Amino acid sequence: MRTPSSSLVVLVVFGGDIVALARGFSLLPPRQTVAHPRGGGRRAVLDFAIIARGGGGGGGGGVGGGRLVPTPGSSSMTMSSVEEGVTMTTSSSSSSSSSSSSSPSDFISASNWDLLSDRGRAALSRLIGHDATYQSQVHVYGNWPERGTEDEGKMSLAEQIADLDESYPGGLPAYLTKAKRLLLESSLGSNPFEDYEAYVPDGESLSYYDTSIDDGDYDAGRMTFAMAEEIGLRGIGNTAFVLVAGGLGERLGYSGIKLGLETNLLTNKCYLEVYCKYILAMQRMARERLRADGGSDEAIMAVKIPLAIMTSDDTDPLTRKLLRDNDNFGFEDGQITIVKQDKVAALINVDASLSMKDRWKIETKPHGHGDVHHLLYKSGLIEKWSRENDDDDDDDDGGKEGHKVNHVIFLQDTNALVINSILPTLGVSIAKGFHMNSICIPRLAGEAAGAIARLEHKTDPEKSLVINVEYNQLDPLLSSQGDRKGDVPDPKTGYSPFPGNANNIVIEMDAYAKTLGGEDQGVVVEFVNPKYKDDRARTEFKKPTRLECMMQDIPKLFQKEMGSEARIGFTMFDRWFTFSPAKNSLAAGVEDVKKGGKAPGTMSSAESDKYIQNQRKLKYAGVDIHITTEDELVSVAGIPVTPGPRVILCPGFAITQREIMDKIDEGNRISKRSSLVLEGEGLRVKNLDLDGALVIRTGHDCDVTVDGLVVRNKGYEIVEVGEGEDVPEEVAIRGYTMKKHEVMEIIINEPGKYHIGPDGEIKRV
Ligand code: UGB
Repeated sequence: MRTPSSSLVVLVVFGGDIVALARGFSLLPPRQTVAHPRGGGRRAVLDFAIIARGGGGGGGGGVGGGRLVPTPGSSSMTMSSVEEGVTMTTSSSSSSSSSSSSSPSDFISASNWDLLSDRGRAALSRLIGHDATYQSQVHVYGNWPERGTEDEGKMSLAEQIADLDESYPGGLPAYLTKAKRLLLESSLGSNPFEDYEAYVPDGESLSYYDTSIDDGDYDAGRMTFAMAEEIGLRGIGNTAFVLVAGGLGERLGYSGIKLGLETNLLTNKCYLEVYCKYILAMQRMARERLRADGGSDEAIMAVKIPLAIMTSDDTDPLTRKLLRDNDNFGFEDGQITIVKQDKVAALINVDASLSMKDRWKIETKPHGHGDVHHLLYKSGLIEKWSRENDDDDDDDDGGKEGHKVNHVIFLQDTNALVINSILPTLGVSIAKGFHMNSICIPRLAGEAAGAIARLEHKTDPEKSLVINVEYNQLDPLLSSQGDRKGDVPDPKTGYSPFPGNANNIVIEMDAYAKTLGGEDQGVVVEFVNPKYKDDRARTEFKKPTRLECMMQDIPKLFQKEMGSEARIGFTMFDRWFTFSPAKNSLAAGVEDVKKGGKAPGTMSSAESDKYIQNQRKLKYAGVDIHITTEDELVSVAGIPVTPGPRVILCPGFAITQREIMDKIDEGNRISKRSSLVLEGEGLRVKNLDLDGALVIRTGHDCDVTVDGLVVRNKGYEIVEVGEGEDVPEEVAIRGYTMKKHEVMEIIINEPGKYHIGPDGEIKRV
């Protein structure tokens, strides 16, 4: 009998049943019966832990009060908790070090062994050694048929095990050790926040409409939106962008890449194009500012805002294709870097047994957006971005000026509204010296958006921190403290008292580089979220699970590396201004609406919210335009959307409040049924009278004034997809198409100065 390495009481029983269980204790977790490859007969391997439920008694080594306590000599059996930090980078653990007594030759014949590559053999040996105690993975490496049968499968399985081993810090054994511990804790129903109490944190709140403070008076302690945007504008030339785009659109009901989806049916531009055009518009503005400040040509041209995109096997080929087919949407060669995250092994039970897709393939699943930090570190991008900031110029660039990165801005894939809040959030980060700043919105109680909370440690204030609590954890946490009401709205506001995490983050570069350079190398803490077949027994899963991690968990690493010096904050905006992601299928959105939900999160609600947001911006700029109210929304395919006007202000037209005010002059009127697209940095509009559809696109160095233009045409119309109609997936998830009956389209690309009068005639001036 092998000696178990964990701190729990573990019985390994040969050839029989468990004889007795102590009263008041529960049996955990998995049982597995395997045929021993040698020695004949059957061997029942039973791993279980005796855990005291509730107080009283304790029982057995290392058990007491419902909380696992490691016994001396055990290193890995601890409860997952928020201060835990990360252990992924170390491969040694009690379980993986118990490998001494199991040899691959016990399981795999010499002739099969000879089939495998060196790396395959090495990885498989490690797995078998690691599994010596628990034998949870024998279904992977045991009972292989003799050489000559299914040899291809054996070789490819060994290669896959080697890949999984290489892609995870510490290798597959480290992954399985950690999974086992977290799964056990989950099975026990442990609360990772049990040492904490959640409070509503302080943060900056900015309203687009706030003009209460004069510009430049930040010392007064409060910032206006315009001030924050202005400060952000000064810093935007020294940023890098990171787009996490490894997720599949399963929830959305879309099998392609989400970045390729059309954000709206007026311009038909996809998410990736919108983000790219935004970054290039920011780059242009930063360069112009530098020019105005007397910067040298070299310094101006050195401003090249880099974009890193994190893909996964699911999204990588199509993301690359999308970029290739569109000439990188205007980015220069080398300005975009793709880093690909690897998937991790899926697990079928509390014993972390690997899930097999078939006899020779381990099932894998995405590991979550938290991979992004380690990947940026591992890819060398962090070092590159930091190096350019050094003044001592040892960066092998021949003394040329490089792009400097003071802040890194993280974006998710399908929230086109976020581009509004990047500059003001950056402004807040700069003004307040935040190392990390999350874009937030008023959160609807129960909504599938994380909440930013101040977690106060009950005994050690040094461990308190401001951090995201994910939506599935918030209700249990709040139900266990204070008034115990859980994730419910504040009756005064109708929203959750906790700010909603839109999960777009601005991080200060030096603190980030320092943190990623720490022992965890940016590997954020992981968690498991298995769905149990029986919520009382909590042993079997409805479907395979895996370890996951989230990018918004980086504050734990900041805290570890910087202690109380880490400044973590958030900036709150109105929902209409910054948050309307496309995440849910049409059917799920319709269900949500039927239940009274206000944020269905579908492709159609995302598009509608974009139009409404631009209605508001134009109204603020003085345009005679109607803003759709909640009760004026019309139901299209079951989702309430605006009947119009539909307006798209492209990033290449105007981003900031000031820019919009400058470019939208007096006397403009837009009717409710109208559709309008404006694109072009040198475009100015006044006295426009629009009743129909109008598209104006002007190129770089085109100075165009529209004055007194009158447009009357049939315009555009939304056409709902009929019941049972066979339409492409991207149409089905929206539920409608846009019929473009008639439009006035004005396109000017030749540099010069132009005037467009009442009848639309273009005159050079
Ligand atoms: N993503 C990856 O790049 N890799 C992965 O392995 C997984 C995802 P989801 P979810 O916006 O309201 C987040 O699936 O579950 C990318 C926050 O955790 O859309 O809705 C993916 O491509 C939550 O706190 O995330 O939850 C996409 O770009 C809340 O803020 C991004 O990661 C919520 O978003 C998010 O992936 C929200």
